[in-house]
Amino acid sequence: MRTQVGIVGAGPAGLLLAHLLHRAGIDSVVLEARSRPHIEGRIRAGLLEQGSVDTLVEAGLGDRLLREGLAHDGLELRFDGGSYRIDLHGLTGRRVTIYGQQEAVKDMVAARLETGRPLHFEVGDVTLHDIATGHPRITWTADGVAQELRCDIIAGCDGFHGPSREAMPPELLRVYERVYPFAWLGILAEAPPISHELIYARHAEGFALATMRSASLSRLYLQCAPDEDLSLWPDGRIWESLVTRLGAVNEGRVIQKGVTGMRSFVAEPMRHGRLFLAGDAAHIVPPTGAKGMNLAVADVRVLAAALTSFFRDGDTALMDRYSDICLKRVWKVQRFSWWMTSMLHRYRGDDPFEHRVQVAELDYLVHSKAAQMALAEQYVGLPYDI
Ligand code: RFL
Ligand code: PHB
Repeated sequence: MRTQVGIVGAGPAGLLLAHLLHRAGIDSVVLEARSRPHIEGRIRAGLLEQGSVDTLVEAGLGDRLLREGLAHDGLELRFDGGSYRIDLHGLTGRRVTIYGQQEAVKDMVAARLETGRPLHFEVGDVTLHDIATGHPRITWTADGVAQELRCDIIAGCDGFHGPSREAMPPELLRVYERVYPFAWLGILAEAPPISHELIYARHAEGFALATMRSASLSRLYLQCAPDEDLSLWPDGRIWESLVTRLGAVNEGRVIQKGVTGMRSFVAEPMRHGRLFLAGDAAHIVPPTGAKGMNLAVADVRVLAAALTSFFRDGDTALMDRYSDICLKRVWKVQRFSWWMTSMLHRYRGDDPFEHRVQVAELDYLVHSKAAQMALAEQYVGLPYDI
């Protein structure tokens, strides 16, 4: 088998890249380890920056997003018994949109299948070869049968645990990492959201976040231990903690429950030879800033432009700048996500200094237009370089 771009992973990064390349007349093959129902059912991120929405709409992937997405003009911060609104739209002229990642993935899978170009699910043993040469290859198995794909370029869009980053020479890869001493317990519940906007709460017991998927589906998160045992969290205890940290909530049937670890991670560079990493394969942010999926979209915009000028004009200039362009944004977003996380979570238990400093920071934020502007322009999404 031969193609121009071999794409490993059918998450938001791999699927969007395949779509943008197809529109530019570039052929690709997408290889995904999991089944279609699995990737379409995986509940993860939910908040899109305006730039991500615009990117999806311009790519022709926005029909359902524009119909069903929930546009938000502001967010709420709760701490020390008070509640404050940050007017994102008033401050920046931009807004964010709630649209479940799995819904975006469904739209992109449908668009890919419509093109008739290959998207292989449930592939095994994906291995990258010859990435430093002009003729890289990917081998894998389908139903136990060995397969080989020869390509010009490999896009490693296979998330944090995929094989692509591991295929880079270890002596050339620098890794930066911070693992947080807490995690998020997330639930999806059949209950109307308590507010039409997101509520981020700092509480002495720990952080909580109220978000949503629709007018009748709430998504709620609680700070918990990284090794939290879910069996110790029957629904009653979850609702009780949510009420303590957020105030009144609307209860409903819990239809999904899970614990997500929190880390900041960057691998540099994001390219070696003919292998380009995009999305979670290259970086992870803690979810407090809602940036994971948005960073994947930002990487792919640059990669699609770079590969288009390579295949159309033989021009490698943008490919050569790919890693630098992406990492500039990645580090700003890392800083923002780390800052939001630091301001809102309980780190050391009963450390009164930490408590006072966090409350002082939040109090400064809600009373300073300059500080609110700094939050707002990063939350709605920094402008793209490309
Ligand atoms: P993805 O979505 O992880 O997609 C990678 C794809 O690669 C496949 N894969 C392989 N395919 C072939 N061969 C192999 N050997 C493979 N190994 C892996 C995987 O099955 C998968 O389909 O990465 P991508 O495209 O870069 O997209 C990034 C986003 O998914 C991610 O940043 C966000 O979802 C992060 N994230 C969250 N972000 C938020 O902003 N808010 C959230 O609430 C939020 N919750 C989450 C999350 C990430 C989670 N993960 C990764 C554990 C909750 C979870 C559980
Ligand atoms: C979500 O809707 O799942 C969500 C929203 C904002 C965040 C994290 C998760 O910061």
